[in-house]
Amino acid sequence: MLKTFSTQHWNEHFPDSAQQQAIYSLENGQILYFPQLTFQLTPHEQIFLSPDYADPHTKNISYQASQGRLWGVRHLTDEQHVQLKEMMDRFSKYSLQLIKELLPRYSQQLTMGRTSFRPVQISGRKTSYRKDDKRLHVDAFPSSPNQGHRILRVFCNINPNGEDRVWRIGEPFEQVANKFLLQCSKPVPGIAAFLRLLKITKSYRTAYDHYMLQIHDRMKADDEYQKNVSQEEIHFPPHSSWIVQTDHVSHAAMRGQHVLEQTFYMPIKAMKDESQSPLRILERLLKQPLV
Ligand SMILES: O=C(O)CCC(=O)C(=O)O
Ligand SMILES: [Fe+2]
Repeated sequence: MLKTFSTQHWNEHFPDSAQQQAIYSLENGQILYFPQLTFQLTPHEQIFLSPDYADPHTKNISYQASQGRLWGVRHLTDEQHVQLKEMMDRFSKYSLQLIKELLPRYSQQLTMGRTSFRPVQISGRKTSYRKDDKRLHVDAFPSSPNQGHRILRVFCNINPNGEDRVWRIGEPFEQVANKFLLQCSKPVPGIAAFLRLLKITKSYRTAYDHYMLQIHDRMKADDEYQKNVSQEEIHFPPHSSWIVQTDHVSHAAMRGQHVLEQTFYMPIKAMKDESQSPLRILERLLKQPLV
């Protein structure tokens, strides 16, 4: 489940064999794990390790590097706003460096998504089942269709109190898809254009996005499945980092506070073996093109 690397620096160089191993493991649905790769906060950044600065409605603090924009914050002075932005920008740059060194094959075709800081304790958090990431799921976003692109995420646990980030990992994607596709309804003709017109979705919701969303929702809604599907609990201790394709790996975040995360999007043609992508797996099972 975890492919471990002894990396200690975000700009560390990797031999060819490690790069091959990383691609192979990721495309097989494994998590790349870096127990000694940490993100240092400066003394004046320590103050941000508190839920007080996160907007209670969004819970995550978000940053978009391409726009230099920070949102989901409250109670920050102008100076702190700049400092927090700098902290997240640094994490975003470090994540990109790591991907460039370890996954050069992917890095040329990546699009940089959002950076997030998650200073709110997960356990005990009440939310609707659809938004509840304590339930096993594969990632799919209702308003941001990714049209078959892969979701690649870099996480770092920056908890100062020794608290692990605890995840559950479920069964491989093909098994998930086999189980839930049968329950999925077909996309209703015209709906995608309508959602786009009303700006409910940021781009066209393809049939792929439709099925991924349905799988996401149906997995989360199924209490029996959540309890009984074969699964493993994984602990990511403070000062460790990990890379995971969350559209492929069935995951649930159970406990923990203070994680940094960077999202990247990637076309499947960047993969070494695109037949392992969720898009191609769903197309095989449904016997039709989906984008
Ligand atoms: O915050 C976490 O640890 C992971 C939550 C999650 O499901 C995700 O980011 O896709
Ligand atoms: Fe997720």
